Amino acid sequence: MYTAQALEANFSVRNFLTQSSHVSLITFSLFKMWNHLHAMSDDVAPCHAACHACHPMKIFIRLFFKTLRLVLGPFMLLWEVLSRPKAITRAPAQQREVDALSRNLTLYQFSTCPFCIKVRKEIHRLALPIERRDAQHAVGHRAELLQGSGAVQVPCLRITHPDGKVQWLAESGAIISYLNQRFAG
Ligand SMILES: N[C@@H](CCC(=O)N[C@@H](CS)C(=O)NCC(=O)O)C(=O)O
Repeated sequence: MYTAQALEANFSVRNFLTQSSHVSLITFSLFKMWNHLHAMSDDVAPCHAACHACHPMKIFIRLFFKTLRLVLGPFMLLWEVLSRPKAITRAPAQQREVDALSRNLTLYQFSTCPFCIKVRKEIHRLALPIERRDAQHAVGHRAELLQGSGAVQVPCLRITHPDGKVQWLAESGAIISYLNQRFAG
């Protein structure tokens, strides 16, 4: 009796383990496939399984912004030109100094990203000749951004300090505050 019960329990445990290992295997394979498709759709190297960028919500948000950019892109670019504030004027010597300081700054961006447009409008207002790098289509620039900042999130400002140290500043609000602190006065 006891042996029969033990055998039955042993059997159902083995059954359960086999079934769950099948389920895990299928789940894992589906997850890997999903990751692979996502990586292919983004034209980047396959993500690590634990990469936060693979979270379904993030993918949904990305797709939403991609569609929005495609449809509204041309209007957004027109609106950027029409609505940007007038550039401030500085004495020629001061502008030359600002021009030199701006050479240590690079903006990684997407042309029709609303957050990038916000930053570009402020850059225009502050009359800063900051180099812009397209991290959406230029594979090299995208890779630089990913390697330097740890994520493909734009806008991102690369700041090279006088001692040669490089800082990557993300978030449109933080970039605008930084630029104002340095150049608005
Ligand atoms: N809170 C951020 C939002 C930036 C953001 O969502 N940027 C999007 C583009 S509009 C992005 O980097 N997406 C990454 C991707 O599509 O790969 C900010 O204000 O800068």
